[in-house]
This record gives sequence, structure tokens and C-alpha cells, in this order.
Amino acid sequence: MALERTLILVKPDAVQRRLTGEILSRLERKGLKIVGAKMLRITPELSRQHYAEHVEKPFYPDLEGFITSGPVVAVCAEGPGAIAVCRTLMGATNGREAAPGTIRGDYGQSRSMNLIHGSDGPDAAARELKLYFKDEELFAFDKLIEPVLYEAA
Ligand code: IDP
Repeated sequence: MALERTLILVKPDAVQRRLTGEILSRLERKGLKIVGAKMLRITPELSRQHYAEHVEKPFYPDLEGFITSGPVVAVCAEGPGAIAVCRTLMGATNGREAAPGTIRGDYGQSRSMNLIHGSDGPDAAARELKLYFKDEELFAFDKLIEPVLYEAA
């Protein structure tokens, strides 16, 4: 399984609800490695870049209003198959439909204020990570535990 990096955002609703630690803890307990992290306020311009595929959609103004409404925590998570692993941990977009045991399924009931963003594929991950992190803000470290965590099946 290829080692991947993915962009995670703890969205403004989760920061407001004091769920940042819980959400990042779930990623870490799964075995994902946090190799970069920062808190920031997303600007309308960054929102348009991040959500370029949604800018023309009817819900975009609400999405921009929400994602710029307060600080987010941006994280780069690394691990084998990290993109899909994070998508599975997140659950379906709409919290009312997300499975119990997923972050959105356990903590949310909204389709828009859904706590967490995770890149949806390798191209998106590469593009989005560049929007939030400089190369020198991402770290490589601590490989000793990895044979135990990721033993080849
Ligand atoms: P994802 O975050 O599960 O990948 P996307 O379809 O890429 O979902 O949508 C990006 C974000 O836009 C969602 O996480 C959610 O915050 C918001 N969103 C998606 N669909 C709607 C909608 O129909 N109404 C309002 N907000 C939406």
C-alpha cells in the first residue's frame, strides 16, 4: 500500500464545539501520522481555491460563509492509503446519513457543517496540501513503530 499524505481540515463548527482534539485523536489512534498542523482563518480567496469544483454550485455562497466563519485546524496526515483511510473515518458528507462510528456519524447532523474535510483523491490531496503548507512545514520522523502498525497483509 502506497504511503500517502492527505489534507485534513477540522472545520469551524468542530473548532467551536471543542472537538479538535477528539477528531485528531481519532486519526492518530487509527495509526495515521500527523506530519504538519496549523490553525488559520480561511479567506474567501482561499475558499474559492480550495473548493474550486464547487464555486459555481448553488450552495457555494453558504459553504464559503461557513468555512470562513472562524478558525480551522489544517493537518497533513500520512500513512499507507491515508486518503481513503481518512475518508472512511470521516463518513458520508451528510451527518444524518453518515454511519455510526464515523466522525460525521457520531458528532454531526448537518450536510454543510460536517466537522471535517479530507481530500478525496491523490490529485486533490497534492493540490490542497500546497494551498495550506509549504514544503518545510511538513515533517518526516519517527519510523520505528511503523513495521508494527503497518505490517504487510
Ligand atoms: P465532502 O466534504 O464529503 O468531500 P463535497 O461534496 O466535496 O463533500 O462538498 C464539500 C463540502 O461542501 C461538504 O463537506 C459540505 O461542507 C458542503 N456541501 C456539500 N454539499 C452541500 C449542500 O448540498 N448544501 C450545503 N453544503 C454542502
